[in-house]
Amino acid sequence: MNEKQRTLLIESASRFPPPQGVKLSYGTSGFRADASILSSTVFRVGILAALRSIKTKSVIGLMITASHNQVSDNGIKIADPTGGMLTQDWEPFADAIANAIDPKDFIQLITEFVKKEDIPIGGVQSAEIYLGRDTRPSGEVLLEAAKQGISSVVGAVAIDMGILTTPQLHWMVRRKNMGMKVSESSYFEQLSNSFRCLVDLIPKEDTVTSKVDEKLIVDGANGVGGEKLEELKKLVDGLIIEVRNTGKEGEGILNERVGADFVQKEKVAPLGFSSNDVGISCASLDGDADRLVYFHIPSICNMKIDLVDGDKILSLYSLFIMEQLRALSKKENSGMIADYSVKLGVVQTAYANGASTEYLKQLGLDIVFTPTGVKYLHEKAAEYDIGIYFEANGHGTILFSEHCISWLESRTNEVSSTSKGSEQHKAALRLLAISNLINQAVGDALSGLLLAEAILLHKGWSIKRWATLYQDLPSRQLKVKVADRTAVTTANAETVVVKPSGLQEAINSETAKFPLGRSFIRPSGTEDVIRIYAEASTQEAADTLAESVAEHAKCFLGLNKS
Ligand code: G16
Repeated sequence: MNEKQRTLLIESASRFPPPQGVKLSYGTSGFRADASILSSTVFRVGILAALRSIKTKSVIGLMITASHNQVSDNGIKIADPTGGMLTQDWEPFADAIANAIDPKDFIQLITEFVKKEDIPIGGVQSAEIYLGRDTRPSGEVLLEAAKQGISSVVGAVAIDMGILTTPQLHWMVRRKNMGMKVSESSYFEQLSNSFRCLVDLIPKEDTVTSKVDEKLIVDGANGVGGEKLEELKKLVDGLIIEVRNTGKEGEGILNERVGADFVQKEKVAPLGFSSNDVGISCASLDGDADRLVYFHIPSICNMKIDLVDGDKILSLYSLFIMEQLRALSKKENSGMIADYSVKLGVVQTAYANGASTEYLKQLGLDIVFTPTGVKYLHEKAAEYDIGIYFEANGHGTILFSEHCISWLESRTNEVSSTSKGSEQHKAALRLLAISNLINQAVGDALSGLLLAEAILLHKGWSIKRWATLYQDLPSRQLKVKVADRTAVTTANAETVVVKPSGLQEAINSETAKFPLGRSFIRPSGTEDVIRIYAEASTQEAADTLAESVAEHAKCFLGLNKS
């Protein structure tokens, strides 16, 4: 590193002193903490993004969001050149620079890292970083910190893309690096055009319009998603969407008793919904619109919901894709021959309801499990020609390999005039439309919602019909607040506790007491809590199991008052 670069880094870093006595970690999805202590972290991640851009000679994304966390929190995550999450190899460096208190150590860490990674800085290299933020009030100050971090690397330029959903920013980074023009309107156009394409391909005779829901009410979590959906829905024909909890003045607080995380964990309707909404199809986005769950309120007696979570969205997508692949492999007199067998797989985590896994197995699907965090699921799904991944919390998408896309394109381009309009041809067109609609970079509630709606229209299904695909096993999720979440470590895709020693045996003996019992604990990667999951054959049993496991966890972690 030359003197000019070193001086620039030292000067700018002095304006962002790190908080004392706090240890931050890149976590499940970037750095998250109370917004008041994050300026230095965001500044430093700005530097990291510039280094990543120089190293990869590509545009990198920086998203300022704390997603489902409370409004006083904020966070920052990086989108790599493909639009996916930051390569895990760089996470230790992110942790190290975020936590370096002494300015000399900070400069030393950067010097060693650029040498090890062979990143030429301080010279003629250029770097371009797209910045996005959600609607949190702290976003503006943190955006400035990120810009200053970026501009303290010679040749690096920050481009402010404004207030966006997290998946929009990831989509833009991916698209830009594919050599295409990037704008919010091109995102909306791609989604609405591919949705229209799927709707146009619905066989007219099969459309049982009387059974589909008349409208969809969407809870925007008082975050950025509601406002963006209002824009998107103007371009979408054939759907009636009413958006609530858009975050407009007086509508409520971000993620407070609203949004996908609240709805999925509490299994009650969000604020802004009432007994007037009984029986209507509803959906919830989270604070930065990368998660989606559906629900309906079955009865006016209470606001309990019938939840259609990420597992059921995954099941609906899987069913539809399998139907298209089956149609493609049929050798009609169409001139189209399915000359390669598409490797289809699904990826879940330990949170997947046992009933969903059983259902997917019965469909004959290849299922793999990873730890929580889309970065793990995404990586696994990318190993398939078509990889569908979803967390039960509604975070997921469908990945198509390049080879699969070219094969589908060749299937649609090479057909003889007689085969146009055949079931095979339409199936190939549908799969291509799905690959354009569903975000290939990261889970995206808006594109996921349009795909779910298109499939429901195609199948003539209401949400009630969808909900009956299988019956969820009763489950309960709890969290225990801790000062140090690293006190718990796990193995086997988070199904086994390694530390504290002896806790797993205690969980096993509790679980054995309940028919169909299953339980695990894991440290959150986004909050200072330990999460507890339990399922069993009855709700009462799932509740009791979760509570007793939580008690054991507190006891092993020394949190019980003596
Ligand atoms: C993030 C991750 C998800 C993860 C969730 C909860 O979601 O992207 O993959 O499931 O955090 O993580 P944890 O249980 O570790 O706190 P989001 O929507 O908050 O970005």
